Amino acid sequence: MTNRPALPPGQRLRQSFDRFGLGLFANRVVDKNTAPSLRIRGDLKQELTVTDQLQSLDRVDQLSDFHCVTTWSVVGLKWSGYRFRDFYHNIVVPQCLPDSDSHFVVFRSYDGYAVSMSLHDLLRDNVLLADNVDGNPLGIEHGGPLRLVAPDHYGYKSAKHLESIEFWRDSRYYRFPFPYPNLMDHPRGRVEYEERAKWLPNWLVRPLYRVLQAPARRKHARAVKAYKGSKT
Ligand SMILES: Nc1nc2c(c(=O)[nH]1)N[C@H]1C(S)=C(S)[C@@H](COP(=O)(O)O)O[C@H]1N2
Ligand SMILES: [Mo]
Repeated sequence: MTNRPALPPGQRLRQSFDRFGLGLFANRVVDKNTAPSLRIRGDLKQELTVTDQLQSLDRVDQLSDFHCVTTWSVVGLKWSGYRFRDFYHNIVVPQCLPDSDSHFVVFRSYDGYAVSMSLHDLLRDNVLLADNVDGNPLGIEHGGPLRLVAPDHYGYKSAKHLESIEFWRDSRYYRFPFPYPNLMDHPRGRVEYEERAKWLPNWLVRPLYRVLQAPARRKHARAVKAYKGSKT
């Protein structure tokens, strides 16, 4: 018998890492087989579009687990990319000169997805801007050309298909993608403390999300199949 470390509270193991997300985004397939291009904006002195500069950062390979808020987890994913912390300190700070209190970070994606995290949480050692998983460049399934990977936070914080990153003093310009209620987005979303949603108790959120999980997965799988079918 193998001894697996226990999963975080409320999580159940899955063997395959499938494309997943909110239903609204299932049919918004982002097919960007290009080099990453990231717009940086917010409460800062200088906006910037980052392309080749990313490659000046140290490449990091990392094994980490992935925990979706709807209670599925996959373990031992091998990501490759750049540390968010290096990106922040070596590119954002010197070139964009963010205001000293611009700690509210918003990620916006090519499919219209948006999510926020605190700068404090993003500066953890294991937060990556990843371009590769399990040896493959990220594609339409897992967030090409570049996505966030924040393993200590629920999967919905790991925005795929990144288009821009914004550093704001407060949450003025942000809401969780309409029509989904803002309460689906916990300000921290840490897996360890089971911060699944704002205000709602976990005894309610767990079963609710478990029911919604399978239909969402099917919708995402169907969309990929239809998209690939339309390309052949
Ligand atoms: N752009 C974008 N990022 C996203 C999502 C999405 O629909 N669009 N879904 C989030 C959710 S809920 C999860 S669990 C993970 C799923 O990542 P995967 O599709 O690589 O499994 O992406 C997150 N990031
Ligand atoms: Mo998720």
